[in-house]
Amino acid sequence: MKINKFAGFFSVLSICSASLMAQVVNAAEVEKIPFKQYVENIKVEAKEKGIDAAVVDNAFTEVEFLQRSVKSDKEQPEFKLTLDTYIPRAVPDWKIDQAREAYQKHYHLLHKIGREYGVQPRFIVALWGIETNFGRLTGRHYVISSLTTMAYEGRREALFKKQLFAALTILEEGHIEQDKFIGSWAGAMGQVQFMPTSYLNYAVDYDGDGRKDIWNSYADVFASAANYLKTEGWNYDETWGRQVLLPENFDSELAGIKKQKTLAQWQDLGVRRFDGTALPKVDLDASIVIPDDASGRVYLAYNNYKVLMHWNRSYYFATAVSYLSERINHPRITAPTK
Ligand SMILES: [Ca+2]
Repeated sequence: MKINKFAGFFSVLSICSASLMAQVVNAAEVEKIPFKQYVENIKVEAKEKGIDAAVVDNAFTEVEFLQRSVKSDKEQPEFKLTLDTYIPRAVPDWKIDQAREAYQKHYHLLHKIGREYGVQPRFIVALWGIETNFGRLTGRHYVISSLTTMAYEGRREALFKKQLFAALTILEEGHIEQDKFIGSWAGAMGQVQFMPTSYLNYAVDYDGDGRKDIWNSYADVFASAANYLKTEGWNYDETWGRQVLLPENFDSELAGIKKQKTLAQWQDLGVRRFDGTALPKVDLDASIVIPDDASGRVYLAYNNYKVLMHWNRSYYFATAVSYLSERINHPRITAPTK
């Protein structure tokens, strides 16, 4: 599972009002033990779980409470975002250009990994670009500090404690030095921004140096992303879906990522390609997703779009990755000549 690093943007969808949230936090703060004591309790618990005592003691030597994490987690959006305003921000033209350059630069590695895991390289590059601008924005916070802060802060303590113990396991296994163990304010790590539990489930040591290094090794970064998608059910022979037009009388109850029909059934219900022509005659199940409302962009989402939503449970995220993957491919990138 991933923590949405665009939480500020996407909390438009949150049902919790700011004032309600403030009350909950204040109530929790009344009985709170000091952070230092909380850290000591966590250390005891981690050792009881069997994590090496020296690793635990070292990991918490430099731990700090990060006000920044708490602030980012509570931030409310300043205005309501729609896909029409979000997509140009998440996928600006310069990012498309850089994605194409990155694809060309790593062409052979991407294709080798893509073949092996059954994931089209353009999707690996698109995820990489959306998550961290191709490895440029991976966060600046010590992972143990971020996760301890988020657990201490209390609103999702169980979830973040689980991530914290997973993070200690990563240190114990020696994949990264403690002083390079950095990530986002919420603890998302490396060039693909895996949370620690996702790391333990999906990260891969593709270059064979004994470390799953999603911070520095392109081979490990690309293979880890591909392994995630493959494990979650990616289909190499299909794309993500397409933008479509709905008929005026479309029943919005039929929409939603969990509701599927065949393309032929959607065709019968009046769904058309964005240019108004008939849907392709292929035997596929798909869902209609309406991220904003029926006057906004509407998509016919195939299985792979659903897999992207396992990575980050947000229509906006899945749509941004899909859109970038599409733009990467036009015009088609060919193998660099040596
Ligand atoms: Ca490696």
